[in-house]
Amino acid sequence: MSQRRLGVAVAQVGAVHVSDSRQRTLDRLIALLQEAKSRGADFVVFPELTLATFFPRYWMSQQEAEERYFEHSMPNPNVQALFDEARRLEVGFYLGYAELCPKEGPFNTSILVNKKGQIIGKYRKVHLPGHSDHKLDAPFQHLEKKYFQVGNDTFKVWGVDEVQMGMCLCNDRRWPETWRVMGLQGAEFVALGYNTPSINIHWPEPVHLRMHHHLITLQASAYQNAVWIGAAAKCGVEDGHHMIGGSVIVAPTGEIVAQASTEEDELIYFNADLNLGQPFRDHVFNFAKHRRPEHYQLIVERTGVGASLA
Ligand code: CDT
Repeated sequence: MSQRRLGVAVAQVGAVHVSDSRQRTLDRLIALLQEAKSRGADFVVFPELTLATFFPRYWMSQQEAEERYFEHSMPNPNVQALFDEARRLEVGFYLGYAELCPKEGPFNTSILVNKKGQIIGKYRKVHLPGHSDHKLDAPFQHLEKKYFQVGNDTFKVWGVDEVQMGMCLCNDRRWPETWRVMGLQGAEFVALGYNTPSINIHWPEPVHLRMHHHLITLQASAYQNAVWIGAAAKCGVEDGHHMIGGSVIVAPTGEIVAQASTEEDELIYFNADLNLGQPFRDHVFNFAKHRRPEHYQLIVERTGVGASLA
């Protein structure tokens, strides 16, 4: 089997405060991109909603959110420098941002960009967590259900510089369906960006479980679908609000091969062997041979326990 490798870099991004200028944030992303190239990267994973603070924690009108935090096109003059530098360095990337699409709605979106700086794929977040009402007693809000619409497309896989790549966003990682849909399309690498508050506003969950659940979902999903995963956090303390770090690169064996050790801007790197997943695809997770979809019908027909069939 010929050697196929992907130099994977995950660019963890530390706190982006409300008052931070776009230029300052973009400069940080470009510095991470340049470090990635110097370490041998072919592809860099940036976080979810990379370009601003995690604004769903704040209550505001939809109009204000869209004016302050959404991108009206991509690329646009405010991010063009990142695209230009990626093209100059011949490095592809994944980037999460808030997308304003007047015809279809506002979305929590990510893109895959190839080494020529071309957008190859777009994904709009399907599993939106949080709520849409103003929770006056909560220490902060999680208003993804207010500011975004549910993505209007499925989890796809694209050929990006000859690697089969998929993507998802934050809460999507907790759902096995996300990964299996991409696994069934032959994904070799999945990019994921996230903003995970360390405090759960819905019930008093011990803080350490946030990291535990983040890592077990990625390790299990990589193994069960024989994919590489690059997962990038936006993390640290944004204007007093802490989000977990733990950016990782996970192999199709389920092993973590690189992990961030800070909650700041940090680049992690691994030279990934794309053939590593093949024995799993050929044997234990040979989907065509072993899957029994006739016994999985409830997964697509039913949303929850006791919910009526569609
Ligand atoms: N950004 C995002 O999806 N965060 C969620 C927080 C869940 S608690 C409302 C996550 O799954 O990490």
